[in-house]
Amino acid sequence: MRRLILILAVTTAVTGLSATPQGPSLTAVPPERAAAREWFRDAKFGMFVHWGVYSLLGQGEWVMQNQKLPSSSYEWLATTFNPVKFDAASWVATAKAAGARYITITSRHHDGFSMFQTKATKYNIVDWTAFKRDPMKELADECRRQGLKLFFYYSQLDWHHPDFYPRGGTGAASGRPDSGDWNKYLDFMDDQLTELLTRYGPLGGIWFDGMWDKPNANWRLDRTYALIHRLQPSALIVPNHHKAPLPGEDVQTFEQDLPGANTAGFNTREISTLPLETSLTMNNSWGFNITDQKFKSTKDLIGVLVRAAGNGANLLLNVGPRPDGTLQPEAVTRLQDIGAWLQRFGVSIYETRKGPVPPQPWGATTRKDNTVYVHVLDTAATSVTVAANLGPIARATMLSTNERVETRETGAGVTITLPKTATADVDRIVLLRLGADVR
Ligand code: FHN
Repeated sequence: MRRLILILAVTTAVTGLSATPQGPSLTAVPPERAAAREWFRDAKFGMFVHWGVYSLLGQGEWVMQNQKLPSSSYEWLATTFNPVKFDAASWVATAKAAGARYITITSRHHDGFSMFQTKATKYNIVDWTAFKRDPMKELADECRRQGLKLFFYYSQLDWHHPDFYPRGGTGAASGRPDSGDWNKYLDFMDDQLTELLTRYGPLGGIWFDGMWDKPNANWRLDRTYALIHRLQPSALIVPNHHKAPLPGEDVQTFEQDLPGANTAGFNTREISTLPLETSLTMNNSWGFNITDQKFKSTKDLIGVLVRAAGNGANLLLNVGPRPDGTLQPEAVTRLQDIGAWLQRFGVSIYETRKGPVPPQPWGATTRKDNTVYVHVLDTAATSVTVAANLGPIARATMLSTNERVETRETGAGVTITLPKTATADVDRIVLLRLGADVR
């Protein structure tokens, strides 16, 4: 019996795949991955980039599917992709100045075009276009130089590859023959992932998307996940399959939703104990959309960042660069403004964990050690109640000015009266130092 327990414990530590009565254990992983997960929890803010051949048409990254473009037309379009103004250094500098700690970029989206040099197919930016450069390599080098982590978005769904067969719910109009070898397609993906994990230096991880297109297929996840973790033991696997996490996965990501809030209609409400992330479009499109001017305000974006942190989640905020390689000015302005805000108030976001109460209509709470940050996003609020037993409060001040704040314990928790002088632009942050030690 003791031997069995020992074997189970060792298996768990090595693979992270053991089963418990509640389902697969998602926390027992080797130390380098555990450390990477903690890094991720601390990071809080990342810049998502959707950029590829589709950017040329300015109708978002689903244009091939939405306009029923056959592969032959899209293949021609791809030959014209020549983003001569692409400058990895300035993209990374923009993300860094925004306060992002990582970048997640589409190395390959559902159109099946590889935005990196690969031996697995000629259908890639270096071999297929006049551009001939590998932007993923340039970005990887710049991220390393400027101290940001890089995650590669990698689409498991492919509207171009002949072996993506039987086909899933999308990609029917691309004009491929009704045949193909699914296992060959899975081998192709593993070959490409091997390239991404061996030629671009240490990665933050791989961000998967598209499994939802063929929910009942055998995706050979165990094999692919083991490959990734063998090639880079600290690379995190972030699957955007919209379900509760599966064994081997490291981050639970929610698309266009805070954890557990399924307004998008396809997210799970189940929240795991893994690090969490919310991905969000800055307007209503992921890939460059020339007619979509519905950019969210900086105030709203900071509000989501704060509410994400209040849920213990990171915000992965998307930009859809233009086909020439430049970022949209609307996106740059917002990133700069978020960066200026994080410069001042990042202490209440980075390295925090979710606070004593879940996000409320008035705002959210975050916590680091014995400090609780009460983020009041509701500009009309004059007082708020944190419905938790916080124990004695040694100090309560406005983070922006150090001004003392009045707190009162009631049966319902701690009621905070906001000083009239506090400006209510975006987020009035009250710092509560917990403990009896009044200073
Ligand atoms: O279909 C994609 C979509 O184009 C985009 O990449 C988003 C990003 O989270 N994910 C997919 C939809 O789930």
